[in-house]
Amino acid sequence: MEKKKYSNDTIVAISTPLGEGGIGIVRLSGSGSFSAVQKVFDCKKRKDPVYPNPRYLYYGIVKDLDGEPVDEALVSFMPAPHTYTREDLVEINCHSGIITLRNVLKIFLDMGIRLAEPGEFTKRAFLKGRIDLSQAEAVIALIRARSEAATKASLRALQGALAETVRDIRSRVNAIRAPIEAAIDYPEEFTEELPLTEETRVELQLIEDKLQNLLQGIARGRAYQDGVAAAIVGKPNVGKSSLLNRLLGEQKAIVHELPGTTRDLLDGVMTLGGYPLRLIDTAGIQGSADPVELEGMKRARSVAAKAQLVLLVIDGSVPFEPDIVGQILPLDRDQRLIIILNKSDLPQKVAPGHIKKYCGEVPSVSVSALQGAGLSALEQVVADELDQLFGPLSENPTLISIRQEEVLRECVSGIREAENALLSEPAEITSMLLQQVWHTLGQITGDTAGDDLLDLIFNEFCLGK
Ligand SMILES: Nc1nc2c(ncn2[C@@H]2O[C@H](COP(=O)(O)OP(=O)(O)OP(=O)(O)O)[C@@H](O)[C@H]2O)c(=O)[nH]1
Ligand SMILES: [Mg+2]
Repeated sequence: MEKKKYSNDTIVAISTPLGEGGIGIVRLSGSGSFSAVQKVFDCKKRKDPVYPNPRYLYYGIVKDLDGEPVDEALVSFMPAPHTYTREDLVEINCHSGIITLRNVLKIFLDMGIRLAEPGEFTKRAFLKGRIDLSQAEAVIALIRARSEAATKASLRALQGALAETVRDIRSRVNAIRAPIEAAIDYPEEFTEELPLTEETRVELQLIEDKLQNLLQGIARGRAYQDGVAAAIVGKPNVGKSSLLNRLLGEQKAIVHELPGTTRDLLDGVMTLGGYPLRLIDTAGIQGSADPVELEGMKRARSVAAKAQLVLLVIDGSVPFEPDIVGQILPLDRDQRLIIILNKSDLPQKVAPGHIKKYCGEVPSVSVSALQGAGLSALEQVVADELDQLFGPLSENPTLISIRQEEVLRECVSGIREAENALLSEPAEITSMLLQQVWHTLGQITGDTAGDDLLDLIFNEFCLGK
């Protein structure tokens, strides 16, 4: 492992979100944490010969350095090495008021204890070898997960699924290199140009498959994690805002019989078909001389151009306009379009045949935003379209960050190059390429990650984690 800077001073941070709540936790890690807390924690059990008994919850009063009570708290002392950071760790369960938590934190800062950097507790867990880098990244992903699927995938990575596969691949790469290296070092022992060429090629193929398996399902996993932007667009008065309100289950947007009601973009998040969907209501698109409406339409078009999913709303109770799709948007290849025939509660002037005839294979669904009809059909269509857009999910997906994806892709091309080199280049080249793959792959587990990379990753963490 490359040398990494490691500071082992004692650190402190508020580890829960700042705000009113039942409990807020101030956490300390490092060899000075027990003594620091014992100095200011007034606990009846302090005379106990076993105090502080590891992992017991002690009730008492936290006092400031002048002896003034600051909060009533439950404190647990956890000695190294079986802790989150593998260092001595103390958690002070306070009342979660912003002022109270800050006051408790301040006591320790006044003692000269350093405020932890974002992610520093987890960074210590990594530097002390309790978790590897892929698990540390899974911690961030888990905290940020916004869907069940993303939570499960991050948890799998946190439990070491990605690390295990990567280690297996790395040791396979090494195993291939060994005989090649031997052939280079002792050429007289090998009569053929390269030892075990066919076996090596097969093994390289297997390694590539394993890398590809990890890459499979990435798009879907990321959509579950980051969410999908869905623009609701259409002509004025077709019921776009009504649909937004209906899907979100709240009266978020103003609905009015006058066309041109919505001017600004308005959004809300919901889960549909397993995907966290950010629905964006937009201004109706139609010729207008009003500069405010024109600006609204410009924004609508720009949101529609960027969204992964476009929900084009049509009023089913008025005659169909064959060129409706072209009027509203130029579609990108990576976008999905669904036509929503709204106002199904009124006599219909648009038949599904019209859409098929003029819009091709675009899926459509009839709903009534006013009465809430057709929503489960809509949900199904959305889920199907997004499944197609993002591709299949691998069987046991683990979450793969953009950084990890880049590493994996680099390794796939490295393996392919090695495969070519095996047949046409001197053995040294193949060996060097494999050495590179081994090294690059180590950036996922952190075995070959330098300080810059670590800083980049841990700086993304929130304070106190
Ligand atoms: N009968 C019926 N009326 C609806 C339905 N959905 C919306 N409306 C009515 O259509 C009118 C326009 O609805 P909005 O949701 O404001 O339409 P919009 O597309 O957001 O309109 P703009 O913001 O002006 O572009 C309102 O009077 C709604 O009550 C529906 O499913 N059935
Ligand atoms: Mg509207």
